[in-house]
Amino acid sequence: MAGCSSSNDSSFETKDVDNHVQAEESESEVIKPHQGINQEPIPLQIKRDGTDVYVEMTSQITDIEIQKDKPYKAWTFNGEAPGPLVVVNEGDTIHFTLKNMDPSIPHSMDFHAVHAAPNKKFADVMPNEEDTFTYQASYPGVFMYHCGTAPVLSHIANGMHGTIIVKPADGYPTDNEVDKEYVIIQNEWYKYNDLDDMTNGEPSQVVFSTKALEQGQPNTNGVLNSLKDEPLLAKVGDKVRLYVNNVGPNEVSSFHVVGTVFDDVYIDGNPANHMKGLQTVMLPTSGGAIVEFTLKEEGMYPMVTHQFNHVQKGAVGFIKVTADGKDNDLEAGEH
Ligand SMILES: [Cu+2]
Repeated sequence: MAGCSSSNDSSFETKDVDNHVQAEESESEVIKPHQGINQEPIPLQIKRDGTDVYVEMTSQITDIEIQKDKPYKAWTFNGEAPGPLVVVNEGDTIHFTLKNMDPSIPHSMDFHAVHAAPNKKFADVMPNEEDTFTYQASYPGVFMYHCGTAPVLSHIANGMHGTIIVKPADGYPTDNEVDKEYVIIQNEWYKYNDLDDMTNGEPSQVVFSTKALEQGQPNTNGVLNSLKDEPLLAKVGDKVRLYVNNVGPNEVSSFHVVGTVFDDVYIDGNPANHMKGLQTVMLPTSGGAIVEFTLKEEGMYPMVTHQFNHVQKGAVGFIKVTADGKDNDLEAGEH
């Protein structure tokens, strides 16, 4: 049986997409005020006072190496693309401050997890200014956030997207069955800051990233091979929960884990949307889900979007399952 034990499963080999590598930046494609800028990532700030949560983020221009030696001068939240994971509780009031460090372009924040008049509360923050907006997270789930400044497609496709998890007040019915949990985000990249390619073209890369739910977990950008080179880890018999979010901007995701069946799925991460026994979960752009599955044998389990043209462009990651959940070598040739 081919490919069941190799840590470099060749059936999921991602080439360097040479025939369609367009993300390479050239100075002429970088707008003048961004040329030479590479702002250090600034950590997300979250402080809690009862059910009031104070979230402080930056919009900033930071180089992301989508693939080796191919930097992309991304428009980001906090220097990450996707941006940092935000986690709050159902019912929390979010006091959100955006500090716009971009010297030339306004940016904004649209949280899909809240009710708010967009023209007021998702409003543009001007270059080198900051503003604060308040709203409540009234629904639990896995939600997208993104910059909503026009043209929105440029802002999202250049890197201004991320995930906010709103934890349900009463939890999920399967909480006590879950052994391991991770976050997986899918996004795609286009020719650098090329609105025509973003509008009419095909993605150059489609990628998965993970964001740390707790200290010690990996936290990656949406770059090629990050979850192939360093697979997520689990132990034989573990029930794994993934918080999955497809931030697009344009493509849907047919999220699937090879070698298992989803025991429990919560569409958009809401405990009321509980489904059983699914093979593939359709995530519209912006859509989220929680998927839970059991890994019964040692091996490498690919996570893909089952739109395999996107796997060719990078959309694959691995969960490595070992007897003790540590990153041990898998036995060669083991079936
Ligand atoms: Cu923006």
